[in-house]
Amino acid sequence: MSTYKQKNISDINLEDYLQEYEGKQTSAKNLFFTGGRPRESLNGTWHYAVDQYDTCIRQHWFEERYRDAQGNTLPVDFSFDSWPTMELPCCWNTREEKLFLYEGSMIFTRTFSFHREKDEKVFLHFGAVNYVCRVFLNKQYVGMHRGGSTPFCFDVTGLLQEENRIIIQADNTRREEQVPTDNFDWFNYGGVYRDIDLIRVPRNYVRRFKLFLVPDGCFDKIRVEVSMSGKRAQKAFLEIPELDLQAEIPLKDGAGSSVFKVNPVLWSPENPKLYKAYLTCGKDRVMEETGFREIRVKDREILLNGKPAFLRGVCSHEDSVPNGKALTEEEYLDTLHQAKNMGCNFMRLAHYPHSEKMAMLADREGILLWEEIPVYWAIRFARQDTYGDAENQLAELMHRDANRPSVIIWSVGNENADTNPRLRFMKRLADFAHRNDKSRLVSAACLVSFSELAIADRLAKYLDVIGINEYMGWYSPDFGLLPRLFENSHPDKPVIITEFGADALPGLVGDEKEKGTEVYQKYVYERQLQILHTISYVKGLTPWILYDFRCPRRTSSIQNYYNRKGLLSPDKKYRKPAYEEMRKFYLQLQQESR
Ligand code: GCB
Repeated sequence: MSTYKQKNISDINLEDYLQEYEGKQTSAKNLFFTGGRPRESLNGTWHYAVDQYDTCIRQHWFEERYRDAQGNTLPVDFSFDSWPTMELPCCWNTREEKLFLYEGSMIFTRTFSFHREKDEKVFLHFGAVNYVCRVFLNKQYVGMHRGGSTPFCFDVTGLLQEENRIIIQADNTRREEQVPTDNFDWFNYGGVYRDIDLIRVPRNYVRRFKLFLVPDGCFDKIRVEVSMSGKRAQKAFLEIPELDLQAEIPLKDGAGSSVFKVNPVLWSPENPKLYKAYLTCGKDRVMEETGFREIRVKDREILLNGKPAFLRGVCSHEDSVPNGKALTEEEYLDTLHQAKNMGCNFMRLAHYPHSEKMAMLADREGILLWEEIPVYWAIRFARQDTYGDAENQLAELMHRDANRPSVIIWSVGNENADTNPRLRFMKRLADFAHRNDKSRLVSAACLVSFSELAIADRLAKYLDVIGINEYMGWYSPDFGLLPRLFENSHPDKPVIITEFGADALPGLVGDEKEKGTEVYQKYVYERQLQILHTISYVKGLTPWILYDFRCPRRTSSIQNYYNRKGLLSPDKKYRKPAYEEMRKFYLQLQQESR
């Protein structure tokens, strides 16, 4: 019954303290177009405290009640400005030894000055916080977000003052109903680990601005879709100077789309040509840097700009020894360069949305991307709230990377057993992706059916490309199964082998029969490539994985809390022999395709 405004400072008999915060959950619907907008960064020094028992939200610390009505001091359990400090964004695990394995709630706070202008709105924008985030500004509860890897924002126009206090609760507790669920094969880093910004916009602002090449095989038309926050504007104005394009887009009820005849130089890994596009509507003006390419499937071919393409890929997590999943721009670039050096034109960013910076760099570097949401393993497929969370993460990712030409595939999940609730859940996600984006393909990394020894996942019917994870030579020791798997399978669409691989401790040479050695890993790659090379409908490979990554499930002496299936060591400096094997294979493929 009580609302947070009426509560006492004591929380010891509160039964359901979370309930009152549930109403204000932000979602993809509140996202707006951020390209080209100036940002006022709140990155930097914040005070923090571990808050294992959620005392902050039980006791309403954000109300900052230090005295009662009579002026007597009250007993408080916090002292914001005396807490230790941390530089945000970051993963707390890599900042303090004692926080390395901490999972739970952490409170961050800082003060800042802000000067508001008339006739503007101000959004507080987060790149990502893992997993639940609750935000408080100037003694008010602003709202919350669920989902550990996608952007979200709040309209804070009415709450900002000249001097401000902001409090953030970042809670990375694993819970079974979340996406991912409580069991997964990577490290559960905690923190506000991507940028925090204030962004000013005019009252009527651009929410959506999407540009793409019309996928009709002609390569001479782009479609531009616009929607505004308000319904009043009757037209928007588009400029793409390099294409000599200046044109109006008529709007009805604040939204509209137009197709323009142009002849862009097509974006491709060989020539990642980008164009600057400007959109003006009323007082708002935004900018996007994008490229125009077409990706389509025809029978069992993937066509990039009309030509059959083989996706020479590799999987990657977002993981760094010093920084956890809060990689620096140099680290993202290094990852892309390591993949390019191996002969890749494609990367699978597993198993959750990686940073927007990675996609922007891939646009420039000419690497095609598979982007995925963490519908991973045994998600609670029968739960409506779990579906809502998954769809929202997909929508936030699709909003964020709508104009990244590098992104060619949305993946709706990884390795989920083929049950009825799962089929309903993931079909719905695939339909959502298809309905909301005509410029990309939809896929998922599926399991092999061992009972049929075939590619038999029922979800495949709803995908454009089938991803298959197979670990012949590792989890399934018998390589003989691999050719039989392909003989037994008759897919009517292209297949990407989205995972194969083997552990190898960097520097552990060993022999061919010994799992965990470099020699065995190389042997697995040789055998796999010999077979995969001959399968006509396999149109791409993304071996697991570019570099070793932290994982608490991996406790053997070889692993030492790392998944060792990397082709590079965790610091990405050492190349295992299998990296060279993959490189040789891709360079040969590249030559053959010339
Ligand atoms: C898989 C999963 C991946 C794991 C990998 C492994 O099939 O998709 O997340 O890390 O196997 O190493 O077992």
